[in-house]
Amino acid sequence: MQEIRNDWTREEIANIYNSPVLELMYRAATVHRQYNATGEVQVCTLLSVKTGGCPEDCAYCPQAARYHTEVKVQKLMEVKEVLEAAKNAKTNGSTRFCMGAAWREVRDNKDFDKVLEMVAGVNNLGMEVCCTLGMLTDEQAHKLKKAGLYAYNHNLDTSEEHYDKIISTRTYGDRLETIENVREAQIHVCSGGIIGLGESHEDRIGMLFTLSNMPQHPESVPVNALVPVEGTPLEDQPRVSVWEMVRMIATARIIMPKAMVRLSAGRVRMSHEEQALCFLAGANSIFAGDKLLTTPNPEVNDDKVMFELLGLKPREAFKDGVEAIRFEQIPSH
Ligand code: SAM
Ligand code: DTB
Ligand code: SF4
Repeated sequence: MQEIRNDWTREEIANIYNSPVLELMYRAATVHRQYNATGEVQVCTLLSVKTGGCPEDCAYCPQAARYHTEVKVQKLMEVKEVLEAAKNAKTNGSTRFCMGAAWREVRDNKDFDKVLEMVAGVNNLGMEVCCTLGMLTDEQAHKLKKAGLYAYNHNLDTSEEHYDKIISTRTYGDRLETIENVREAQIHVCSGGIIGLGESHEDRIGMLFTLSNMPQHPESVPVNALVPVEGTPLEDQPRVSVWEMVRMIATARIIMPKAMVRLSAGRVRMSHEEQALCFLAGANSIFAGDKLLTTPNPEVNDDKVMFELLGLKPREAFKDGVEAIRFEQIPSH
């Protein structure tokens, strides 16, 4: 039985990551069976509630104001519209609804009050509600928790060493601080990264080292393949091979056995066979719906076909035993 450890060394992680791919997959699949219901995949839906115009310079991101991409700036959506989208996602089998905003950080203003209403509303639908809004203070994290937030996504994206080649407008330390604020407010942590940014294998191992040595592992770890977008500095990056995704997913599964490992961005360019390898390597969550935040994702029907073909079952909400907090009334601002 693989024990849960928070003291993995870089060398141990590198040995796992670099092992022959079939051995690596076998080991990851074994750990997956020890800790999780295999054959079950969580279906999550993303919605960009505030799009584009972001002041940050993340080299991969189509929403950064400084790059000339096709993304149109859209102010914060109305609460009603968001709740309609969440209901729709639930009808289509999603149990987690994640709202993304192209913000550097949360500000204490009317927009944040609206987001709190959205969180309470989605929670009341019986879905796991997640947000990704940029940096958060301790106090803002507590407000989100009180509104019913289940998880907060804040990716490390890459290793500490590679970080300033991708983003210069904030530091790795800033990222870690927000994650600590989220953890401290007892919100589930969702944190992972992107491969295909021009990083080395050591950088990937470095990112997994940081995640797996947190005092408590993130409850979910998204593994994104870069979606290169025209107009961003990384528009010409070559596509990552499925074996690189498999190595990342399998290593994450082995060193963080209980985490939901999410096969995130990049599925649109993967065949059902390639995605099946990722599920075998321990991925147990996907984003469904024909759009991620701004880029394309496989059609809902295509995913239904894949689930049937592979005999996969969508996972129920709140399976880890933490129930939704129910509110009598949605707080208004
Ligand atoms: N602004 C907030 C932030 O940066 O934390 C939240 C939204 S941001 C778009 C959420 C995450 O999406 C990023 O951390 C990054 O990992 C991922 N992402 C953005 N653009 C991507 C792309 N082109 N390909 C793959 N992942 C991407
Ligand atoms: C994550 O790790 N991947 C999702 C979610 N967390 C927020 C976002 C992927 C975004 C891909 C680019 C886009 O669609 O804009
Ligand atoms: Fe802004 Fe987030 Fe995109 Fe960076 S990843 S530019 S912070 S929306």
